Amino acid sequence: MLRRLRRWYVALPVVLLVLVTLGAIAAHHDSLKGPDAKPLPGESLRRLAAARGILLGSAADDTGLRNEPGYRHDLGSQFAALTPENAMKWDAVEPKRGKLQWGGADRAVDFAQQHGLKVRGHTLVWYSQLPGWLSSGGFDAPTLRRLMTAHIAKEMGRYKGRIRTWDVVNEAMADQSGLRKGLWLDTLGPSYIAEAFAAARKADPGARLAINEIGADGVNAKSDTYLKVVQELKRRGLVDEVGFQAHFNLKGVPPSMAANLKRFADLGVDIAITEADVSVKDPGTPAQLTAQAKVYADIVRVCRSVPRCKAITVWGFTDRHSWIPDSSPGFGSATLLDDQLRPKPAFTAFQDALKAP
Ligand code: 9MR
Repeated sequence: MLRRLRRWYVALPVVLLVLVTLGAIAAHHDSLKGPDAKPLPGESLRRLAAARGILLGSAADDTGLRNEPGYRHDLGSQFAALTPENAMKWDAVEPKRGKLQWGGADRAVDFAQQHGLKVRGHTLVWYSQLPGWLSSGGFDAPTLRRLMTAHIAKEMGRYKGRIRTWDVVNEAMADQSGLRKGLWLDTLGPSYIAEAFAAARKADPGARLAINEIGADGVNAKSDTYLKVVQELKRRGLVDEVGFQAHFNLKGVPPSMAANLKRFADLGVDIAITEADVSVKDPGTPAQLTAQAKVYADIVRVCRSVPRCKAITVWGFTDRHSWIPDSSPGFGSATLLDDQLRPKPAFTAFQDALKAP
């Protein structure tokens, strides 16, 4: 009897250890898998948007795409387009010179094709998220120009015919006036923008070419510069669509946004809202979430008020995967679904704004 008890004393810690380990593995697996998709009320956002002639997209996060069935389900069923959030940026595809890595970009394009989504390629020429070998390479202008056009040809060439619209140049305007300083402007001068677009036209003549900008949503000094740049690109037949990112907070949509979009549309280009989100301080009180819902609805209303506004992309659709808390800690909750994929007031407000006559 005593001996049997002693055996148990020895065995028990081992059994416990095994159980705890199994539990930890299961929990880890679960966190990798993410929450299951929850039933979302009403018609899908993508159908409601399509009925208004609006292509509705979301940024796609590679972790979500890779590991989370619930995330994949909602992305594939609620949206008609996706923009790879980071996977097509230069630092992602060519971290070492000449060593191309297409894993994340391929995953996004394949997912889109399998689920009937269009792709917005993002982004070919940007001052940020450049690989170190490029930004600190000290290249002279002819070399840098060759690197830029070769990059455009390689990336667009790889996905030729599979990407509807490309953000060719991103965030090229300075906040106050003129063009933004950075590798491209400093080395190549202002002509780099048109040169990038010309290279893009050549690389995939069937793709729609877009320029994209942050903080130019309303009429302001930045959007004044943007207008001039777009006017010149349009004159040369190089741009098809103009993107306004629409990263907002509870201060809301700039009152002059509709007027701003209209003055661009008058140039004969299509308009897209490309990265909409509305940041809210955590945890988001009911009153704040209601206010957030109104801002999302206003974004839809602004787009609907401009006939050439034909696409809206949200910069992530669930608080699980949003850039906001990384860049502004304490401000999560910027998207339509919470981190468990449950709809927030913004989700139904978005639907209602699409349904409204
Ligand atoms: O959402 C992106 C985030 O995950 C990245 O860390 C960040 C790096 O700069 O870029 C974010 O996306 C940006 C987009 O590519 C361009 N417009 C602003 C977006 C938010 O910063």
